[in-house]
Amino acid sequence: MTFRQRYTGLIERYRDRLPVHDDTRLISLGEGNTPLIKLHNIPDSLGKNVDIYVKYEGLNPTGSFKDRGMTMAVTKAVEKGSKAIICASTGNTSASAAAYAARAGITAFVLIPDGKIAQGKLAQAMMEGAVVIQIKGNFDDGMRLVKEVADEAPVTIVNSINPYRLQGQKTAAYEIIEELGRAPDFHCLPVGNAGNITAHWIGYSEYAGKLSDYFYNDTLEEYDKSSVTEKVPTMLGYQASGSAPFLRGEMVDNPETIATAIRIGHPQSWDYAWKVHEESGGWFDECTDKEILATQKLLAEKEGVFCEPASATSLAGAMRDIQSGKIPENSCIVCTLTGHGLKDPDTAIKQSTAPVVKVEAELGQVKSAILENM
Ligand code: AN7
Repeated sequence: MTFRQRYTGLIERYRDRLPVHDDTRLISLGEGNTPLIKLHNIPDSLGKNVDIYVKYEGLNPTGSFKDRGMTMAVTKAVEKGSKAIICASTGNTSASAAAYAARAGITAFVLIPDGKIAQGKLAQAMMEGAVVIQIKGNFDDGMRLVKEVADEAPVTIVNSINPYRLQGQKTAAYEIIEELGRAPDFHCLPVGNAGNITAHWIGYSEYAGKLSDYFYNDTLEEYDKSSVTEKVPTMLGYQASGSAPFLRGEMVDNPETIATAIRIGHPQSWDYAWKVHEESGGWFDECTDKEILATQKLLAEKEGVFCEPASATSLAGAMRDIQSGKIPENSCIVCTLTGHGLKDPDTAIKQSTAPVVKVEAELGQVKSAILENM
């Protein structure tokens, strides 16, 4: 028998298409290579003939898609001699930055909105040794402060305004094409800062040999430009209603949503996202908190896939557009599930209606608990 080569992360896997050199020290935790799961029960219940796949990015090393971008951003920061990184975060970026900084032996400073990040994410950043700075403000305030402080202190910003972040994140599109043997017809994503939808578009466009000048920058100089596929998907971005600047057509000053990961009113990749919208012929839409939570629960109950609330926004929007026919039958649809359900146990337990039966540690009572709930 032959052994498969050990998987050592997405930079190694796609080094021909990423801005690294042969002697670059790679800061990796084995990120990428996440499952693309075909849904069965949910499409059946919609009564429509569609293929829906979820790309389960919650299975990255720190439990979110951010690791794809962070491996690149921290690798490049270390290559350039940086001793500290900084980010503003609704939670996942801080968890990822903390982990990759620990791995690299440098310091991570993370600015988070006081009381508005999920417990799992806070636990990660703290355990991984980041300096956690809780601000009395929201993500957008944090982002403004990070930009200001980076002008005055020797820290590298690792939010998605760092172009290496998008470079790492584009690899999710490569994986999807390689697994399906084609690009999907529609790719659905939750949108906060709109970095991820931009990164996916860059990845799909590159693999089709169609990357437009608009997205071209000097991080993209030296890689393999051969095309792998013809087609690019239509890109669909879904936001939480209370934090939906792309639907309002302008920035939102006091964003609110239960999906704290996407509680963002001033998206950093605003122009890029509109260009993705235009080039791919896609659309933005919004989902209410109620729809988001119902979809998170449906996915867990019907398919056994547990994602965090923000992540369910992609599927919530897709299901609505499938039902209305906006996404036609016979389409191949990929929804990105950006983060793991365990990130936010509090929201999950609050909305769970599964029976928890308390009994004595005794056979008779356990047996009746089973028979009564069959
Ligand atoms: C689970 O961690 O912005 O549209 O600071 O954690 O690329 O911003 C998180 C964003 C979707 C939105 N799903 O992605 C942060 C942060 C989850 C997220 C998004 C985020 P972008």
